[in-house]
Amino acid sequence: YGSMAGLVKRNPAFSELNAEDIRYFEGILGEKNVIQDDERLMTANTDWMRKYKGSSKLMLLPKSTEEVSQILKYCNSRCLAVVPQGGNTGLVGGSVPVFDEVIINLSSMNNIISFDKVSGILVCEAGCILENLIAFLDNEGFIMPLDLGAKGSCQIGGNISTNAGGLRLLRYGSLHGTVLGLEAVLANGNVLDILGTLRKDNTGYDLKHLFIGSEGSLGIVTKVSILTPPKLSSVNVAFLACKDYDSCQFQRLISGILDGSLSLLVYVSVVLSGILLSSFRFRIRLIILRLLQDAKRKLGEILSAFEFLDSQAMDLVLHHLEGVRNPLPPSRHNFYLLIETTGSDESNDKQKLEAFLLRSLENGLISDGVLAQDINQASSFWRIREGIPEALLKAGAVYKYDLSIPVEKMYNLVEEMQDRLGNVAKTVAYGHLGDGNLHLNVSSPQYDDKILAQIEPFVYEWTSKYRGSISAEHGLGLMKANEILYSKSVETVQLMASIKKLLDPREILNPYKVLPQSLISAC
Ligand code: FAD
Ligand code: 2HG
Ligand code: ZN
Repeated sequence: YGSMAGLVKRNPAFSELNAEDIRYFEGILGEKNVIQDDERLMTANTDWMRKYKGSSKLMLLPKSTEEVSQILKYCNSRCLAVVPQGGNTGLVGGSVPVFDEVIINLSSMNNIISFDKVSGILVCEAGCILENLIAFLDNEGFIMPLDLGAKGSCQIGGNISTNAGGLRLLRYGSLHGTVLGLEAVLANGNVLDILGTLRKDNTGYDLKHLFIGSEGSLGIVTKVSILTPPKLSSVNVAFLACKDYDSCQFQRLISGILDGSLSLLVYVSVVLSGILLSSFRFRIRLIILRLLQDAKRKLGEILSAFEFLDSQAMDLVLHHLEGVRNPLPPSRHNFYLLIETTGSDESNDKQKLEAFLLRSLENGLISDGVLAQDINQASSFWRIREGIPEALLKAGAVYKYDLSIPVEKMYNLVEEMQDRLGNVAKTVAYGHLGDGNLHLNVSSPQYDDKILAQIEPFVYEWTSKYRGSISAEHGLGLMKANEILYSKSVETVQLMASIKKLLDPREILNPYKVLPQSLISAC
């Protein structure tokens, strides 16, 4: 599968399932929640990309915290390894077994427990599907503080366990800020109730943060309390393009000279250095950076998304997704941006965005753009951006890298990767530009170790060199468990391993994931 799962060895300390185990689980969950049929197991054993595949013989569907607690207590005593699973949309091989781990899927725990309209605090079970929460809140006049392309399947428990970022982190911040409390079941079955609903609580260590982003390696999240923002009435979405540097830069310089902000000397030296550097790509970067800075300043508090995709990503979406069209007239654009504003003053917000777009056009920062005229057009713009992972999946094999990189360096990596791979594979770049999060994908018809060797460790070394993160928002899972040292110090990783050991001494929770195998000494 191109997943490198073959390099991991099953830890022989873990027990193998027997008939008595099955009887025990049937006793506590009822037969229909103890899944052994091949078809359902095949789905649960295979990840969204169909790249990682385990061979679990058992999936359990608990309906309550008490049942999760009984399952874990038993598995811990028997030294049976487990994989917590939500919507199975994770992109790093964390949500499926590597070998025969028991799958504990939270989908039957999908109740909304309470919603407070004054504070906007939602309390629900971990198996609630994100899109269902979004629909519930919409009725109440609120929104979820996170949104992602996988919303139709991913669960809030999975979102919290991966610390998912998504499309509006720029505006509403990370789950470390919006999650107020949670309930988690520890490996030994103990229930940790830190399901607070307070905005402020400084009584000792804030342990909920350990479970946000720990990918099921420290406990199973069963309930969540989350702060949700009110739904604002005015949402505007613009889809923009930067065609190429020369036309943009030329216009910018000419208008600069005309309005006197640039001297002829500067013009000449910029043109000369342009020729000397002769890097069209370098020039594009300047434009994107300027746009991001301007958007932050000029749109300020109403800016709610700043996403980008390059022309390879656009081509893929247009080619593989039915009914998707480029909203801009046909022309070769190198970069596209999706900018969204959300505010409460219809005319003021629109005016602000229009003024920003006009200025950017005049300055030559964008070469074309369109402002959505209604909600359907806005969704069609979002469909382009959100559809890229699906289009990549349809295109064949995909190597995914989810990186935090200083924005000014971001596209250098993409270009270097393009140069390394030549015509062997396509380099596709997109992501949450406003958050400094690049999704660098390499697409080829089939998985091929020679391609992988061109990408890794180069991509990790490059990211590490600029003190970036090798996982901005997807987590480490199985894919990057052994690469953690590219982004964290040895001391930090050792402390993480000690915390793991403290909370899960037999290391039954999601083994082979998150931390390097060399630190694992189970049972
Ligand atoms: P799963 O995939 O089932 O599990 C993910 C990890 O969490 C696993 O390690 C699993 O063991 C653990 N886990 C799941 N539930 C629990 C629980 N209740 N308790 C403890 N551990 C648990 N991610 C982003 O950050 N931003 C994006 O914009 C984004 N867009 C995506 C778009 C598409 C089309 C797809 C397919 C994925 C996208 N993702 C994105 C990745 C993925 O959707 C997120 O990581 C999501 O949060 C995973 O949720 P899930 O319920 O599917 O979890
Ligand atoms: C997104 O932002 C997701 O669309 C998926 O995080 C990223 O496919 C990817 O690499
Ligand atoms: Zn993303």
